[in-house]
Amino acid sequence: MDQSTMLQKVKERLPENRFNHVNGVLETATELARKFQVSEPKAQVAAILHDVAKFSDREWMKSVIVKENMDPMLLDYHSELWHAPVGAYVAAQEFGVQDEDILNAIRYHTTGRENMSDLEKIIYIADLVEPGRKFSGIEELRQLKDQGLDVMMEASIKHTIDFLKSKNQPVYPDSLKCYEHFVQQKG
Ligand code: DGI
Ligand code: FE
Ligand code: FE
Ligand code: FE
Repeated sequence: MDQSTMLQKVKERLPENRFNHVNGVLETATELARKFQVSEPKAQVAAILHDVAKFSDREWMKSVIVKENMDPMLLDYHSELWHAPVGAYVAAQEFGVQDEDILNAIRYHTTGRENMSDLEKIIYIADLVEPGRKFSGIEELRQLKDQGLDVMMEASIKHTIDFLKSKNQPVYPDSLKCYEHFVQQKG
């Protein structure tokens, strides 16, 4: 399926503000892919599809998680986390995406994980700092692109964890492992 067909199909599944967010992620992911020499078409497909399941039915998502043998621990956490792995499933099933790196970028865009690929990092970061996002500290986060992808990813996952902690929300273990991975690397 070509990119413009994908975008059109995604548009039909999402409310307008969410579709605008997808276009923002597309723009930022393309810039980051160029800057960090990652395949732009792959980053674009992952960006277009990353939130494809954001408005899917909760019970349906639950059934996919069970049927597809996804991590059952997902069901013990907030249902906001489900659209990422279920989105990867939809990308494969309905959009014919076969590239495992693209599917992982969609699958881990909400939580991050240990040992992320550059494409996974780009989608995680673009999701957080696309032009439509607003939160205090976002400009500083955007500026970090000149210090490299890992510096930006570490700051991004730290931002998410701090945000969740400030709301007394449980943090999914993959996010904590992701952060620890960066801290440990520095020894
Ligand atoms: O889908 P988006 O809104 O573009 O962004 P997202 O997929 O990164 O995050 C969706 C929501 O999930 C966001 O409100 C924060 C929340 N979230 C991310 N990581 C965790 C989490 N919620 C909990 N409880 N635990 C997490 O580890
Ligand atoms: Fe999302
Ligand atoms: Fe995110
Ligand atoms: Fe998103």
